[in-house]
Amino acid sequence: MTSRNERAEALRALLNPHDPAIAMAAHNPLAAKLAAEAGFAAIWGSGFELSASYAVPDASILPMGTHLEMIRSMGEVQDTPIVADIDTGFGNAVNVAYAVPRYAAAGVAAVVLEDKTFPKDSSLRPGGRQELVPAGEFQGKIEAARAHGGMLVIARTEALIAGQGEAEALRRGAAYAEAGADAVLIHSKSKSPEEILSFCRAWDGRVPLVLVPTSYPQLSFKDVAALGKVGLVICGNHAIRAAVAAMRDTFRRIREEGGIAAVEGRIASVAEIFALQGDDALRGLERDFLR
Ligand code: SPV
Ligand code: MG
Repeated sequence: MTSRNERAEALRALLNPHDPAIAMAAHNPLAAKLAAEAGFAAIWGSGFELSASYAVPDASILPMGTHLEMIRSMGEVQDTPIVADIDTGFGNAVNVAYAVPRYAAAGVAAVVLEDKTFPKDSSLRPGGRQELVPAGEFQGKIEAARAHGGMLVIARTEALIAGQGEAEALRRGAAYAEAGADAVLIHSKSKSPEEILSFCRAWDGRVPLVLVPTSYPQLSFKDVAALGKVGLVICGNHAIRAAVAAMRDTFRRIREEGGIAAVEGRIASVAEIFALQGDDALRGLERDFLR
């Protein structure tokens, strides 16, 4: 396993505005392992996915410890850098100062901190509560996160999500870079990429941008690279959505067909699951130590 500073620096090197890194969301260590196996450059430790996996809203319902445990256990089974979604930092700048060292100890490469009030609401929820803290207060939260060192701090502005417009989003992005953010995540729930494209073109490039294109999937990674401003693209919820679709389909088929034979060739084999569980390592331990 690489050290946490190495992971942060590895991720920093990947934030190339002309060839953005792609992160895949995960909600448990198995999903993180599959994302790493598929070749994604980073794992997105998503609050939305984790909340969904507990069947609760992504609205600061789950405690920090649940998210932290997910992140820690993801780092135990694979080596791809983890970008931890720490929402609002679980409170004010003091809460951030306590949270960040714990995420550092869990081995993350980066944290993403968003400028909404605590408790937060999901950015993508129609009619959701999207209130922002003042930019100055959020600068204090960035500084509290930076004070620990050892990881990248990505500042996320929700100005577009909150309907406050491009000028406010640019003002906040610049203020957050000024406070020491290594990158700025600009989020949009517009169904068209125009809002994000306009922001990206207006951004002065002082730090790389990060996008989560869930709402505007027509924007390809190649289109993003052509902008020359975005260092990281996050596939924000594709692991949990894929899992839900696959489980629903399998459960429906079994119910309809009155047996499990029909799904046998459509789902992962038991041998594949053993491999993902690290069966080789277990066999080695048995060989070396069991008397
Ligand atoms: C998440 O995946 O938890 C995110 C991205 O923060 S979004 O759900 O689009 O806000
Ligand atoms: Mg989130």
